[in-house]
Amino acid sequence: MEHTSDHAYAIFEEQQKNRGINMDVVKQKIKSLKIETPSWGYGDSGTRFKVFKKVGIPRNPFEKIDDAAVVHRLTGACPSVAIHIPWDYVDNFESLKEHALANNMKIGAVNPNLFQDDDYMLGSVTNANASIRRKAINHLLECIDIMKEVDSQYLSLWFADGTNYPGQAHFRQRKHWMLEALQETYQALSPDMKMLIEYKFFEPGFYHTDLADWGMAYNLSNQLGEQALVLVDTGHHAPGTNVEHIVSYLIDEEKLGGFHFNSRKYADDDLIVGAINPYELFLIFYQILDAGQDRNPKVQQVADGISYMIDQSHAIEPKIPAMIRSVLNIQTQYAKALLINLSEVKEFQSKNDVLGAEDAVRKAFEMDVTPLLQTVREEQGAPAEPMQAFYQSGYQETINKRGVGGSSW
Ligand code: PSV
Ligand code: MN
Repeated sequence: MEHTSDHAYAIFEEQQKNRGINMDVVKQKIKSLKIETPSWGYGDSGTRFKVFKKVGIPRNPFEKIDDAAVVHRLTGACPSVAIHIPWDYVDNFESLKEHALANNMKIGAVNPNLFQDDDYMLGSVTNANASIRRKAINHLLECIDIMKEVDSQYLSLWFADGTNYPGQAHFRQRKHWMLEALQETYQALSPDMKMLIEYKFFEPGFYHTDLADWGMAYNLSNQLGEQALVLVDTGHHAPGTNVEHIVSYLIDEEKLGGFHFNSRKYADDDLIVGAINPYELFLIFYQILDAGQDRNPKVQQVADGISYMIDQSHAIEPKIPAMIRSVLNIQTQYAKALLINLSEVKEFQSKNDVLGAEDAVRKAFEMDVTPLLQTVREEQGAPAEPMQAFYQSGYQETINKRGVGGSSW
């Protein structure tokens, strides 16, 4: 007997073909969208008020990979997991890599941690104390060694460096220290490695942040060289910022390297991506897909080479379902963006038809892509409904035997 979703998909496919959308390309693109999940998204986390301890949290980096592997098995879209050092420090990184491979996974970006050591209270690579700056650079270099051991291609950098009060530190001096530290780090990269530079306008510094916005990250990446690219964390902008415009600008400058997806309403809320403002996520993908058809092959290559990562803090939600929900939300908005008829939009733009162009974009957002995604998942050998499959799998009950008191982050 025919599956109900087969029928729904057949109708959907016919409608899309009539709109001039090539559904083979759309399906292929959805199948090749890979999303990296963060090891710290599986650990206990919370707010500055309270970290809630949950049952079944991974007790070590190996178990974080086990949980990430379940997300990959159920979605077919998450073959790599990002690690944070020292949160995921192990004595033998070779065995962590092997554990990932045995689970059909890879270790993705390596994230140095320059914000939790007491020495870094007044800055890491921008600290006025030279021996603290040295310690911070040594940690960055250590992370490159770890990348070699685990076969990682991405060094993903975020600095908490900043100040709380006017006059507390010398902006320009710190700018120079930041560049010097990154130059030394950049020199240590192997030719196939990329350095991703993340920015954030505030927190933990509430007066200034040394790498506060995309312009600063962009400038640094230009000074460093081709292997340095900007990473856009969707939660790291002031309210009202047009993130999709930043994305488009950076791709055109051939300097966008990756994303940290999450969603925000007030600050850097680290909520499930697509939960608060799915239209923004859709519009980000619209810009990426449009750039993927640019006349300049280098721009196309940058758009196609973006590394998509989730960076969330699941303070109250169950970890694995939260990660599955995040992946499904990303796939949903990506699939919708693939339904934009880009030639139609451009035609309206060339005629200065404001409402025609707006409608050509928005109507794709309003379409129901459920039958499409279900069909794609089944074609990939994944369950049509990954969330339901997780609840039926019994995995949560199995890991509950880990008890309470797993890793934080
Ligand atoms: C900082 O807010 C950030 O977005 C950076 O990517 C960190 O590495 C991550 O969160 C985890 O705290
Ligand atoms: Mn981030």
